[in-house]
Amino acid sequence: MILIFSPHKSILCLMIVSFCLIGFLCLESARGQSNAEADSVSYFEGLMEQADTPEDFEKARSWLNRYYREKVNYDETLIPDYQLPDPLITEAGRTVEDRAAWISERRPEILEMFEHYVYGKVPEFDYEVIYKTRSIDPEALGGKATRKQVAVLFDENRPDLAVEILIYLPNHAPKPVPAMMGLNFYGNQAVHSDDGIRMSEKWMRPNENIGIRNNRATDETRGVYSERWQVEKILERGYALVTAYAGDIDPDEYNRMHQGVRSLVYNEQNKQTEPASDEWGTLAAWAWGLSRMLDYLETDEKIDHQRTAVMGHSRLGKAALWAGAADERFAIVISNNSGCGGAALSSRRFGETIGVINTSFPHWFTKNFNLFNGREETLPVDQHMLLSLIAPRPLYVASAVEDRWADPEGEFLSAREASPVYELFGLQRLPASSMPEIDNPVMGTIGYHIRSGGHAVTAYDWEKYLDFADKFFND
Ligand code: GTR
Repeated sequence: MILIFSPHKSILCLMIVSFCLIGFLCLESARGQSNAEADSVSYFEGLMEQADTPEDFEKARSWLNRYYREKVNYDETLIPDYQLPDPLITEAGRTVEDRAAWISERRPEILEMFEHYVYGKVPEFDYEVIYKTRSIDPEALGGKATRKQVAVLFDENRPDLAVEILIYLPNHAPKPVPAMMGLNFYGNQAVHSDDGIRMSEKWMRPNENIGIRNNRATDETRGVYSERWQVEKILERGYALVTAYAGDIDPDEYNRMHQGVRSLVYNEQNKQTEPASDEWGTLAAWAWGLSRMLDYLETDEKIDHQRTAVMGHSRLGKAALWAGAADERFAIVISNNSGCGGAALSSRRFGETIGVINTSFPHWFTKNFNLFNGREETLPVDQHMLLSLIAPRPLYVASAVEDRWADPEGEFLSAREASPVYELFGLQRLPASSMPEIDNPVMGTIGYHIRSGGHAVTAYDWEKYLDFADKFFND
């Protein structure tokens, strides 16, 4: 063999070897880094699940929250490939061909998966139902309305758990009226400036801007959210408005369960102090509370309770959707900017993700839902299947163009992908195959709009909700 020594070749060889070495080292360090990252994630996940002290829990929660927030994506081109589960194929792989199979087999199966993995089962428990009329004013709002305030108590010895319902009924209605029901964020007094509304005395999340001081509402909060509620418009259109403060049912903070209705189940006496992995979180507690408010409406002859629409904004939109899915007495379901864990598809991982939401609000969902932090592809359901549980009842989903955190496109696609279940009932699907123009609602038995502006509820939104409800409620 003759070896030909060439200085050029040896330099070339040396260069190739060095490049390979550098490449190898880079890859190894990236792998090392991602291994280290995966190790930290699983360490903090374990700590969050099993923390012995509130400090450890908070350390884990905030580390994971930062981690998932750094990964938040707003670029359509970076959405991972995903395949949505088909609402019309059972877990055993059978195609649902008719309504009977949907009702007896597939719907219960989907409902159970949402209970188990996402919102949580409400355990069996005994509770009392005590209604206390706080006040009735037949001449409210300058004589336009009757204002009723009624408390629901679940245990005589727990007056602290009273859910204070505010009802406005249009005066001079010739027959029982349909109702718009929804929970509010900061107490009934924030819904309208009417000073006959009782001031909430419950704990509230901090919000200096609207007049929450030391976690309590002050007079400044009266009417601050009147735009979100459009009381006069609702009454003029012949509907009653029924609302209560979500925090009356379950305070919106992870360590305050003992101040909400779930404490009727979890307490020292019952020897279970917190929910099992598949039991209700705060969203399911709010939904349960909405059902109890509907129980009350069944006793009010001025309201046609069979024509009750449940509506909610944002986190309360998530609760409204789950209430509508779990309780088929709600005749129409409306979700406003409900986003992640609401109407938006989780698989798209656009804006808020499961990892972010579970580490921002660890009390909202089941503990099981944490299994899907950063692992959306392993979740056996997606939110279009939640929407499909509303069928055959009318469903309206609304987004706002600047509310990218809630992923408007994901909310639209979810409503579109729930359509086959409506078609199974011979009902009109969402009449749009791609995102409609801004401020241009589409209304089949599923309706949708994307409004200009940001995360809010506006007069425009309410006009569309009332138009949509009129389509089905007017005889
Ligand atoms: C955000 C949360 C959203 C949405 C919103 C709201 O902080 O990330 O999921 O629920 O709050 O309720 O206004």
